Amino acid sequence: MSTRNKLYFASDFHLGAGALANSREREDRIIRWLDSIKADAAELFLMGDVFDFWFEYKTVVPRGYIRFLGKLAQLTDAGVKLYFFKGNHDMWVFDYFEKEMGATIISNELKIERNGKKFFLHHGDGLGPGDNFYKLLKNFFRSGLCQWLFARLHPNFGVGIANYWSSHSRIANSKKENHKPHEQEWLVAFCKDELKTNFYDYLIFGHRHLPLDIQITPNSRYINLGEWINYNSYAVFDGEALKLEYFEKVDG
Ligand SMILES: [Mn+2]
Repeated sequence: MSTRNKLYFASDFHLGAGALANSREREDRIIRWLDSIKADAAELFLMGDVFDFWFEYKTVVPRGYIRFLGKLAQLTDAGVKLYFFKGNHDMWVFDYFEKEMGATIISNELKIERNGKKFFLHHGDGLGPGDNFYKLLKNFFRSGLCQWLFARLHPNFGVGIANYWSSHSRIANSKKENHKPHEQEWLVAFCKDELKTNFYDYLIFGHRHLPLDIQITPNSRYINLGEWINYNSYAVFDGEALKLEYFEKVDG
């Protein structure tokens, strides 16, 4: 009998991005990962952009991902607590996952304390300096009016344009993000700023699509969860330490 004592963090699966075969292969890999953590996960934090596009109509949800959703339900049925963060690609997650599997939907940041360690968790979009146009757009996309209008479009059309739009992103074309000097990393700037007024041991984000583990101050780290097209990266907290790890790591 194993005990559930670990916290797992992952983001940016971008399910649905790329060719169907490609997305299915990624879905299978994620399922193998979920199987591997099934026995010892106490809490699972899926931190945004799980889907390349998602919209919940009042009575209907998008096609696909049945194996992934079934596996998630298996975990929650077995007692794993699931947190589902809205990303910039799947900000239109409403109450379906909450109703189906008791997931807690997180719209912005989540601050938690576990075993005396403090965590700041956020998908990572629209934080830090700059990016003002996106911040404006995000406010509009997240508004009730925008969601109401989108729901009025026929799904073949509405989801059609959304899929067309997201098929042009860098990640959909399997491109890796490039490293930048730390002073140019906007989430590093955000962490430094946040740490002026609050203490956290770990500040964890997705969105950057690069696995990063950066010491911000002697006692605080910024972790970026990377993505699952090129890296299969995730973080695990065993009650004492947080580690950035790679599932089925391939060289190069
Ligand atoms: Mn993303």
